[in-house]
Amino acid sequence: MIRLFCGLALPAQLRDRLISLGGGLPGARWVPEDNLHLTLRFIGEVPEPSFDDIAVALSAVKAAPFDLTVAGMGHFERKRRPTMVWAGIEPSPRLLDLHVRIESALRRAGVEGEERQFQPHITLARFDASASPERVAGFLQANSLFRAPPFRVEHFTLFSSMLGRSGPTYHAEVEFPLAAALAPDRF
Ligand code: 3AM
Repeated sequence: MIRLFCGLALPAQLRDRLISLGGGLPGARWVPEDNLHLTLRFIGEVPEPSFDDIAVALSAVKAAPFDLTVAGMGHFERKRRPTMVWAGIEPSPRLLDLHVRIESALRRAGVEGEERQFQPHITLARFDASASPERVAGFLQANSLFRAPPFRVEHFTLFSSMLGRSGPTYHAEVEFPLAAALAPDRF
């Protein structure tokens, strides 16, 4: 079996800025710089032979490059305790459109549908039970005005994820370029 997800890799400058926000929160496991990404669609464990079907289906996704801006902070919680903090993404119809196209390509490849609504974010840290909700709220407030310069999305990536003791290791298996539609052939 192989654990897969589709995502956007982030430029080094943006990852540097996000990493510089880290630290100072008890009970937090900060995402290492190399692992920072935006998940477009978690696929999960699939049998190895399905890999090629998924890659072929994704290679048929057509979308043009677009700009994306990381701005703001948020968190997810469970039973009123924070589970993670994330950097937000400015509303982007193009990103939602890419997500929809990926979703239908995956369905065509036989991947089960995703129940959860797509909530674009970049996970910065995950918390264990010792995290203080007040400290997390303070972090979110202190960084609420975070905003990075826009970056150009020119491809999306099929990542594999190996779970290990010190957290997951992600590997970019295939990059799928986004390309502006070709001009119609005049001849
Ligand atoms: O982008 P983030 O880090 O928020 O939490 C996992 C990570 O999200 C998420 O997929 C991303 C790459 O591993 N993930 C893990 N298990 C999941 C599941 N069962 C999941 N997303 C949805 N369903």
